Amino acid sequence: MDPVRGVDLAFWYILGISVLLLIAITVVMIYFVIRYRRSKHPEPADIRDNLNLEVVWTVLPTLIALTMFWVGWKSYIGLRDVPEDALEIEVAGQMYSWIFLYPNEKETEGELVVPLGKAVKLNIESWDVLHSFYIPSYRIKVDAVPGMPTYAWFMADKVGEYDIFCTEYCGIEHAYMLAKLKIVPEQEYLTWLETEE
Ligand SMILES: [Cu+2]
Repeated sequence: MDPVRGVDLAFWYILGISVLLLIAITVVMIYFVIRYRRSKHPEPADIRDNLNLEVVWTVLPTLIALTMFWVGWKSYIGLRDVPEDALEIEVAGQMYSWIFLYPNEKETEGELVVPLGKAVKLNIESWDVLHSFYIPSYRIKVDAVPGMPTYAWFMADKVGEYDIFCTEYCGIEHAYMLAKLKIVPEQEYLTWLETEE
């Protein structure tokens, strides 16, 4: 599944269940507070075990939690499973910018340019301290830890400019550690790639 859709689905699924539970629990609570208030119901009933009830409130939440896990797991797999024909670009975080290194050794700072219609694999590392590479539009958020190379990928499926952030506090100028993702038509990308800057 497309990772953007996968992550969104997991988000809305968990949010939906949370909202339903909030409403259901609040309604029951208000009902009980009124129904069993002291003036109408002075003697509390002494209820011991209720096997049916206990089975229901054990099994049901377990099933709900497992479905949440399943939806989240599917979206996680989507984020980690890189298509084989992906274009690979090296990404390095450093105080305070993102550096991008292309297959032909071209290097840019603060600007990631990729061709439309391609899967892009980003090999991410840090040159100094903890950073975190974040492209909200493509639901990518990966920590860049010194000595622990990792990766992320996305499908460049729409021409445009997208925000890139560092989302791990990395020092005094962390807030300025921004970059742009530019998705351009393939021909424009190839021309750009061969241009010296
Ligand atoms: Cu940073």
